[in-house]
Amino acid sequence: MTTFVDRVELHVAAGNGGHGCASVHREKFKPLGGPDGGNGGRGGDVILVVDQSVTTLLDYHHAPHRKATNGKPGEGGNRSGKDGQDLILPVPDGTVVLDKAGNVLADLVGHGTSFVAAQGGRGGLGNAALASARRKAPGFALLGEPGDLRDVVLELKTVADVALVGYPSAGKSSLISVLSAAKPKIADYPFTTLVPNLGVVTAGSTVYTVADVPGLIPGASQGRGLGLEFLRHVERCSVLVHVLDTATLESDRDPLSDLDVIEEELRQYGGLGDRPRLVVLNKIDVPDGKDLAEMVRPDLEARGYRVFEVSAVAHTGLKELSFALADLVAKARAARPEEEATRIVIRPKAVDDSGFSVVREEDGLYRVRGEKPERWIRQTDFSNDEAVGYLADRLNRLGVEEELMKAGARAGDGVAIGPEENAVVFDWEPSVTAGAEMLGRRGEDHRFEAPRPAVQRRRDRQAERDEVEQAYEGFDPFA
Ligand SMILES: Nc1nc2c(ncn2[C@@H]2O[C@H](COP(=O)(O)OP(=O)(O)OP(=O)(O)O)[C@@H](O)[C@H]2O)c(=O)[nH]1
Ligand SMILES: [Mg+2]
Repeated sequence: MTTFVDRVELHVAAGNGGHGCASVHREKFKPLGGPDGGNGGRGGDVILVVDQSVTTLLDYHHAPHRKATNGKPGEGGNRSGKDGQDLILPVPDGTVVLDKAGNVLADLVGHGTSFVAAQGGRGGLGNAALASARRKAPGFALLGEPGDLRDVVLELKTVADVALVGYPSAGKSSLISVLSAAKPKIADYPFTTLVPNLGVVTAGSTVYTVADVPGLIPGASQGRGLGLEFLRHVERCSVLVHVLDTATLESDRDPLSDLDVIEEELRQYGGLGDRPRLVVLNKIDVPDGKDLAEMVRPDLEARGYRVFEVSAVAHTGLKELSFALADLVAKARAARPEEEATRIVIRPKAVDDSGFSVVREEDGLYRVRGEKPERWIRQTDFSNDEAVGYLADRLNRLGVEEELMKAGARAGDGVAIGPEENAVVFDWEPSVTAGAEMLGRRGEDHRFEAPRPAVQRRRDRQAERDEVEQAYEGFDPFA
C-alpha cells in the first residue's frame, strides 16, 4: 500500500560559500610576486521544483533534512573554488510552502515552478580580488558565508478540476472508479477513503481530473470525522459535485438534509462559495433509490442545481454527468487568466541591504543591525589582524562609527554586531583615535615596495586623513 503524506516539516540547509584564499605568487628569482589567492565558490541553493510525476510528500516525511553542497575554497594561482551544487527537491503539483508560523511563502502550481527555499552562501573574496592601489598585498582573504538554514512546512493541496463531496458511503470513490481508470478502495463502511483519490476523466476533447475527499459528517468543520483536514484538497477545484445517497438506511437522513449538512460544513470551512456546483443522486439502481430521486429532484432543481441521477454500480447516467462536468471545467478554464508561463521561479524577497541601525541597549551595549555589517562580520577571519582592520575600514566607510558616536558610544564601550544569538561583541576602539599611524598602513608589506620618499609618505597620510574626515563630514562630536 502506498502511503499518502500531505504535510511535512522540512529542514533545508543551503551550501556554505567557500573561503577566499590568501596567497602570494612565487616564482624563481621573484619570491614575492603579488597576491594571487582565488575566490571561494558559492554554496549551492536548495530549490523546490514542481514535478508532475511526484504525487506525495512521502520522501520528505522519511528524510526531512536536506542539504546542498558547499562551495570549494579558492586556491593560489588565482584559482577560484568550485561552486556548490544546487539541490533540486521535486515536489507534487499544488505544494504550498509555509514558514513555521503558517505564513505562505509560495504556492507551487504548474510543472517546473520552483522556489528557492534556502540560498547558498557567497564565496569569500581571495586576496587577489581584495588588492587595490592602496592595499597592494592583502595578507588576508574573506571567509565564505554560511548558507541559509530554513525550516519550512510543505502542504499538498490537490490540483483537481472537480471535487466530489458527500457523506461517507455516498459512493464518491465508486464514482471516480467508473468515471476514470483510477481504482480507489471502495467498501460499505463509512470512512473507507482516508486520503483523497484522484482520477483522470476524458469526455469528448476535454480531459480533467476528479478528486474525492473522505466523507463529511455534521461537525466536520469543527474537526469531527476526517473531513476538515482534507477539505484543503478541494480548495483549488473549479467545480464541486454533491454526491447524495438515495439508498441510505439511516432513518434520519435523506438527500435534501444531507445536502444542507454538507453545504453548511463547506460554508464553515469557507472560501468555496463561488464554485459552481451540481448534484448527483447516486444508487438509483436500488428500487427505492429511484423513487426517492424522483421525489427530491424538483426541490433540488428549485434550489438552482442541475441534477444527475446515476448508478455507479449499474453504470447509468455516467456519460451525461461526465460531459456536463467537462463543460463546466472548460468554462472555468476559459475564465481563468491566461495560464502564466509554466516556469515560475519564486525567490525569497530580496532584502534592502543599504541601511543599518545602532541601538543602545539597557545594559549599555550598542547593537548594530543591518544586512551589510552582519554579512561583513560573517566574512571576517577574526584570527587575522589585517582582516579585522579591513572590517573596521568597511564599517567606518558605511558610517557605522559615526552612528555609534551619535548614539553616545565612547572608546571602550561594548559594541555588538548582529542578532542576540550570534553577534560579534567587541570593545569599541574608534579608528580616528587609534594609533594607526605607528603601525603602518593596512594591507601593506614594505618588503614589496621601494621605500617611499618622505613627500610621498606625507601625501599618503594626508589622503588617509581626508578619507576619515569625509566619513565624519558634518559631524560635530561636541554638538
Ligand atoms: N447499489 C449501489 N451501491 C453503490 C453505488 N455506489 C456505491 N455503492 C456502494 O456504496 C458503498 C460505499 O461506496 P464508496 O464508493 O466506498 O463510498 P464513499 O462515498 O467513497 O465513502 P467514504 O470513502 O467512506 O466516504 C460501497 O459498498 C459501494 O459498493 C451504487 O450506485 N449503487
Ligand atoms: Mg471513498
